[in-house]
Amino acid sequence: MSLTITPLSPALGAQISGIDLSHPISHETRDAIEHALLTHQVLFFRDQPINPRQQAEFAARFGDLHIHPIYPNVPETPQVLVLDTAVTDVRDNAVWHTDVTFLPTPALGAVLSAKQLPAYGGDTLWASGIAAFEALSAPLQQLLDGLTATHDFTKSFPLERFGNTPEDLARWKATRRNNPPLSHPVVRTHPVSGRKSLFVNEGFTTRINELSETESEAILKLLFAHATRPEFTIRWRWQESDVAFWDNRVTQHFAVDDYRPQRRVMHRATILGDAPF
Ligand SMILES: O=C(O)CCC(=O)C(=O)O
Ligand SMILES: [Fe+2]
Repeated sequence: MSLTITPLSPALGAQISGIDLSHPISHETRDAIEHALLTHQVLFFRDQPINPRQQAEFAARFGDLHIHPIYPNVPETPQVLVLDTAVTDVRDNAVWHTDVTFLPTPALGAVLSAKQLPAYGGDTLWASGIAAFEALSAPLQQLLDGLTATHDFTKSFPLERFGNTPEDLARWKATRRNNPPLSHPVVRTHPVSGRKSLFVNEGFTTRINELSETESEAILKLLFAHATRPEFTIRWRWQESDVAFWDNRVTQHFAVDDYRPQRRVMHRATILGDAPF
């Protein structure tokens, strides 16, 4: 099998063809995909009608899988969570975020499969934290490198929206207890490529710890805006059976919420990562 890798924008994104994700992949193919992921940060595959088990098997070639504390999952394959607008309030994904940075070891990456789409709308955007960091001036890079920031699960999962039934409330409280606010470096070094990436996101980052509150607020505002400038992003227009695979260590993403009341259903397998440094 020979992969074709077509870059889609200067900052990040490539389309991969010449592969069938419904079958186990060879070691060589796995390594080629990992290499492409390190280079392009988000990969897109068209026409991959995979079931949840095949999706989980593919994702598990890159690491152990995470079971999300809040989102519903596929009962037979709990490593695959379901983002279905008919079931779940998915508005929290319509903010720029890096997945699960409220964990001490946020996800390495995720594999997202499009199951049911609106006629149009429902695009997803990704932004490269590497491109964003590299575009900062040297003095600002120096200031940020070495700082830490607080990440808090409740910023994207507020009690008002996720505690509506007694079961939801109990789950939210348990998740809150198990995931107290924690700190990560503001500038993260990719554990494999060694490249530096901005690692704050509007979804979960609440505070730069070493700065005063007003300084933190102003700098975070600047960084959230800078990190998502159009030239650091790619926007994907989904077709059914598309699969996206992103490196969650150096990117953030935004699911555009512009299509409801049409239904949109996505399946996600999330790969566990390591502690940022
Ligand atoms: O629905 C999407 O396109 C992406 C949602 C999202 O943020 C995620 O799956 O992590
Ligand atoms: Fe996400």
